[in-house]
Amino acid sequence: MLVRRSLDLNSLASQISGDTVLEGVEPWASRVRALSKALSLLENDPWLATRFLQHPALAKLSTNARVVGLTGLPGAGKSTLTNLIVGRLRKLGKSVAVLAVDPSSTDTGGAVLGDRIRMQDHFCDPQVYIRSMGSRGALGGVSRATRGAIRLIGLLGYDYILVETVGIGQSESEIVSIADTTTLVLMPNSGDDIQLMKAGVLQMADVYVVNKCDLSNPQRMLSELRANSEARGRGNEWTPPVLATSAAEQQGLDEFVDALQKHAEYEHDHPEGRAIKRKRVQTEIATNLLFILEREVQKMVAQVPDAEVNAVQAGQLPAMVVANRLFTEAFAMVQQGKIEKNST
Ligand SMILES: Nc1nc2c(ncn2[C@@H]2O[C@H](COP(=O)(O)OP(=O)(O)OP(=O)(O)O)[C@@H](O)[C@H]2O)c(=O)[nH]1
Ligand SMILES: [Mg+2]
Repeated sequence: MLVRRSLDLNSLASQISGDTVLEGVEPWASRVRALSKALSLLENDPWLATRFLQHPALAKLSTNARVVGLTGLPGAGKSTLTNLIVGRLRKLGKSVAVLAVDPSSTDTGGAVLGDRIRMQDHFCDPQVYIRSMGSRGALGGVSRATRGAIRLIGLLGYDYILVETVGIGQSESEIVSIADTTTLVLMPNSGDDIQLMKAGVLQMADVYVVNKCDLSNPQRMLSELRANSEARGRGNEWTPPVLATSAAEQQGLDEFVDALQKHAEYEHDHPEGRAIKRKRVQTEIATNLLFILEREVQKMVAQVPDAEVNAVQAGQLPAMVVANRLFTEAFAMVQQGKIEKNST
């Protein structure tokens, strides 16, 4: 299905942020520019993002975009593969958004230059949207901004959202809780480097891809991954496929797209898959709740009397006692209805 919605993001963004809007631009370009603008708002100010996504005009809409995460070793070919997968999905008539997430980047403009070049095949396609996210708006982290971006892009009706996470670190384990399908992209000689990866994504990916198979023999890497995958699949309905690809020679791409579609079917049709999806949704609710709580906690801590802080500092009072008092008081206020409904 093609992008079907043209939300008035321009006026929404201006309503919420009070900013000026872009006028008189060609319709789809306007939508893309408005989306880019809205995503910058989300990235820079997570509280604004929360209000934005709760806005009645957006909250009542639904999305069924399929979110595919591509993570893995630096230089493994994630962007090149993403570009090719976009092409395949477009041939199937799907609209696609690509988010390149680079937590180490403070400047999203620069971060994407390379990715943009690798994805230039799709520059002029109105059914493809490419965007990068850096670590700006550190409050709540890049994963928070990414979740917001996914929601917003999904609301516009994109069928697929491909999320490339760059580098090794927290983002690669977070992607597992964000994406519907997480793909781990490795290379034939990645053996030693995988030891450095967090166990999380290595053990939790839904699809494994060994790319650059044109450069060296992938057999050893493939059989190690397959042994790992079969062990994980034992007794389960989904055994993560281990695929050999060459982005350079365009090999293995049909199998890749096929694996993504099969995994979507598994999550949609099979009770086990649905249970996994449900767990991810619960994690998302918890993540949002923690975000709200964090701000409340900061407000509460700022109000602790000096005398009490001094006593903790002097070792005369355990911090846990103060924390417990604050919690009990806050809980009582909630029960008495004295805490206002969260206005974010
Ligand atoms: N020979 C060969 N080269 C490839 C293949 N896939 C990607 N490359 C090249 O490898 C280099 C890195 O590819 P990228 O797609 O940028 O890799 P990446 O994983 O996105 O890299 P980062 O985002 O920097 O982590 C580029 O020069 C690509 O042209 C492949 O299958 N075979
Ligand atoms: Mg890349």
